Amino acid sequence: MDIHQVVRPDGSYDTERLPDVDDEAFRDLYRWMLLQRVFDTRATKLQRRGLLGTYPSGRGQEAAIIGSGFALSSEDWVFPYGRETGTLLMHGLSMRDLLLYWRGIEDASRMEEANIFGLAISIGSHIPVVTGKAWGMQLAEEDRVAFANLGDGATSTGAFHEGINFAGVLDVPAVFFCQNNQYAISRSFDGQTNAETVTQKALAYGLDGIRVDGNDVLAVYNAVSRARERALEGNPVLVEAVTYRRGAHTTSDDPTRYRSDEEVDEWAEQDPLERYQAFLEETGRWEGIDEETIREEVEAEFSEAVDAADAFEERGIEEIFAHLYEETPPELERQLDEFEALLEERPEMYDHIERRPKG
Ligand SMILES: Cc1ncc(C[n+]2csc(CCOP(=O)(O)OP(=O)(O)O)c2C)c(N)n1
Ligand SMILES: [Mg+2]
Repeated sequence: MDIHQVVRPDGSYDTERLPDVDDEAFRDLYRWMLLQRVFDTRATKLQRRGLLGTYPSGRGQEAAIIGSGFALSSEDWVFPYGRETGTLLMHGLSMRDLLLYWRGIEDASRMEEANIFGLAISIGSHIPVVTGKAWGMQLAEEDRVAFANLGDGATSTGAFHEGINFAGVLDVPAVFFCQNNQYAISRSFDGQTNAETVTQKALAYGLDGIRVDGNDVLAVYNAVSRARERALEGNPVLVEAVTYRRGAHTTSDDPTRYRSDEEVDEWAEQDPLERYQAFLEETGRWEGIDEETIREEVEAEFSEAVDAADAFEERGIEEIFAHLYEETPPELERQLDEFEALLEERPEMYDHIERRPKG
């Protein structure tokens, strides 16, 4: 099956396929990819020091994450699943709020302000919701799309099939962006589906399908821009970005138990940042980029975000019972009372519950 590519692994490129963007945008794409990489590295270290919960790195997937996020309008609704740090930050979420999220403190209102839905930790569960949201936006005649991020593993869930089927039936403005990073935790792509590609799953449901080199940021940008246009015309699209998860599944995983160093090394040669840098050099755009300064700026921004997250004032236990109902129902009131009484009786119970770490 055809795969869309603009920049080849050696940095040479197809002139006719270059996106029509200005030099600043070409440079911004690099900056965002580097930001994603630095953030992933820092967040992983923070987790190792016990200062962050489980974290899923996007290492190796920077082109897919940034190329797709860059093609969106700030009005679009983003439905994330976890690895797309750069997409969320460029869509308006602050680093502080994202770090708080990975500390287990989810402020849904902050996400909502940025047109970001809660992360689909239950994989694939967001796909029918994306279709529903897109349908609602279509009925309201809004000129924006619902954009779903998902992994290859998510395409083997029932919810995925129900969701994209209905998207096709209703002709909704939705883009389903699948990062095929070759693994669903320890299960390789071949081991979880007999389908040759993710893209071919679009065919069965009458959706447009685009298969793109997920390590080529310009190709991903083109693909998602095109998918957006098609979606706005009432043709939902499934995009498959073929890439590779270079790191562990999350900070709780040891990938050496299920894949070879050779395979990892092979994909390391397809590094999306190096490929894009070669393209920028080739086209005389690299001079406008000061890599060291970008790194320093992102490092500083990350450190400030950690400080801001540390300063977040912990909320009371009653917070667990809030936000679901306008008025707390009697049964929840009773549970809250019971819980508070228990804590009064045995305050040490709460001591061992991990508080927001300081440091
Ligand atoms: C419904 C559901 N089943 C199982 C899990 C456990 N789980 C977490 S991530 C994951 C694999 C996801 O793989 P994929 O969709 O390819 O995304 P990736 O992590 O590779 O980016 C699984 C099985 C889950 N979170 N939700
Ligand atoms: Mg995967």
